[in-house]
Amino acid sequence: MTYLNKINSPEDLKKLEIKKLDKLADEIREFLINSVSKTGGHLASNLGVVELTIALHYCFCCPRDKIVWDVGHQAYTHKILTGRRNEFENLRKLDGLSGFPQIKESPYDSFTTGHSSTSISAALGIAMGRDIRGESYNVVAVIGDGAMTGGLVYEAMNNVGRSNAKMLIVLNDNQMSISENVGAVSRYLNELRTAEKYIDAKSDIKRTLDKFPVVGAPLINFIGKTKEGLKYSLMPNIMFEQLGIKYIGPVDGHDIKKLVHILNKIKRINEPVLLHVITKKGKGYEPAEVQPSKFHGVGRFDVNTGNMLSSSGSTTYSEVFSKKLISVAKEDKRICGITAAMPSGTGMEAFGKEFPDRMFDVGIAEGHAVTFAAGLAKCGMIPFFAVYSTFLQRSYDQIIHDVCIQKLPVIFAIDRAGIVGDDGCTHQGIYDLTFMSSIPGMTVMAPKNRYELEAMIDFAVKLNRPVSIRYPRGAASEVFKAVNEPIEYGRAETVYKGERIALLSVGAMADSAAGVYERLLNDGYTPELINVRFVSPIDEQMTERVISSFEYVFTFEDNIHSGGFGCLFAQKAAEKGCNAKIKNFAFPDAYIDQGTRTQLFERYGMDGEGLYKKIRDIITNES
Ligand SMILES: Cc1ncc(C[n+]2csc(CCOP(=O)(O)OP(=O)(O)O)c2C)c(N)n1
Repeated sequence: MTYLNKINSPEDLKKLEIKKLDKLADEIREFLINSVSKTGGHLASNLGVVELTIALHYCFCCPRDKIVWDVGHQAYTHKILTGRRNEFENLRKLDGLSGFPQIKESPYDSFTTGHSSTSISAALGIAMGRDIRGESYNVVAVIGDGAMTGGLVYEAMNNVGRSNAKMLIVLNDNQMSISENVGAVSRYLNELRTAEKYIDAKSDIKRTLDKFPVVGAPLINFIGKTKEGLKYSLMPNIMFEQLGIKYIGPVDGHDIKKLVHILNKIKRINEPVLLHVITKKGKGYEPAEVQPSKFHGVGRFDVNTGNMLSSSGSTTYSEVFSKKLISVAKEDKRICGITAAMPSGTGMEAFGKEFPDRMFDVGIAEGHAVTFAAGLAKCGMIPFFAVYSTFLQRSYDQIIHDVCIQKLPVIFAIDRAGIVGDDGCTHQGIYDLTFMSSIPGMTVMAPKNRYELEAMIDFAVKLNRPVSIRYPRGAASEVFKAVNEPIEYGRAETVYKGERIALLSVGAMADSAAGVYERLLNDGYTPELINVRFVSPIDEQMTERVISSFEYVFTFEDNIHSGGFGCLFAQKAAEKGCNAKIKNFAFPDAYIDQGTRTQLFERYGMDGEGLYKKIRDIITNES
């Protein structure tokens, strides 16, 4: 590593001659491939922006200048160039380097990100704040074409065009979201891309900008004029221009010299500019170039073959959901599937292959997905919106306003509920029990194992009202396989009868609850174990029975404390009058950073052993 080893800050980078930067890019790629092959992480997106990131840090002066990375999964080169190269062996690990920009991690991370399509809003806010305070620095948003399918982007551009703020939006266009990018915006960007040949032939951007080393208005006018011919011959309207944002591009995002040249010119423009950069996802590593979706987010892999090393081989909840939905949809033509740009992660891809007319990938547009589902339901369909818990946060108003007020039968298949692990605080699915169960008319269910997930899907289809079913990331549990009482609306299931101690477990906490149960049995207790099944509506009969016939009631949920099942249960118990001692176990009301699910369950005492110890202390201290 001739150059990379010497670079510990953007200042070190700036000491390199421009002709050395290509070699540096090669070294960074090699580092990324080797490092991510050992830790897992987002590879393909990062390989695609190596040159772009080098060029940005070469031209701008961070942390004074602010770069806001959209989603943030592509910020590895940024982390490498800003002094964090040596921490990559702990990438996405417990107490290690976050896989996303985090303001608490480094002054070079100007905004914490993880969810898509926020960068233009955030960058505009920073730019406007800068201006109000009379300060002077550059603000850059780097956003992918996938993220451009998110509605927030258009709200932001509506504002940017009006503000006239000095800021740069770099549109990193690799024609991919996690899967193939979808929709009319993607098609539109494709049209802009095909104009590249025209630009190269008639008015190469580099040459034209070179000819006009002037600043301010003349340069802007010139850029406007240069594009005039292109604009009206090939592209009747360039959307960004019409919104009041200067459009420059498309340019080759792997040509560092060209990027540096253009960025240095753009720095002098005192109004909003969008630079359209074309990159290749997975660039420089053949397996990732050939299969960019597979290498979007990976576990450990063999660098030579590109084969994954760490697949557990177990059936996941997403797969159980996918298979079951397909079988239900074969019988019932009203069933539709919706995904917001996550067809492979949610299991909707297989559904789409089976029923192409009934599967909709709406792009990174969770809010729209919900209102769209409401429309489908209004005309007699039964839409399943399969979505990660964390991204469903985007749709809260739509769930209330468009689905629940109208009591429409939209089914929310909430995947990655609970602790997600490596992606950290922006992605934990530990809020949905709180926000879903507080919506009037929303039925909230959580299966204890894979068989119950299947039963809940059947049950939800028959209900004809808004329903959510939440299940965790990873292997579908087999726990309590033998016990699967038929599902009754709003009724919990008693897994084991007992006395004195009642253990009330929500959904995936069944695995920890089983651990607690076994340990208490060993200690000579005979606890009752109840599978809650319905967080909303809460089982009133079970609540009354439990608080009147047990000394201790312990609730378990992989959600935050506030507003979760434990809170709802304790409130009901207080209303009814209760002598039992109730203790709720949940994750803290906090933002939980990355680690494996197992590690985080252990850290917060939510595994069988941790819960048992806390329960044992309560029982033994009081008896
Ligand atoms: C609100 C939200 N929904 C879904 C995701 C999951 N997600 C992460 S990256 C990504 C694709 C982004 O595509 P693009 O912006 O083009 O970046 P690329 O990976 O191609 O570089 C998606 C859908 C997310 N981060 N945020």
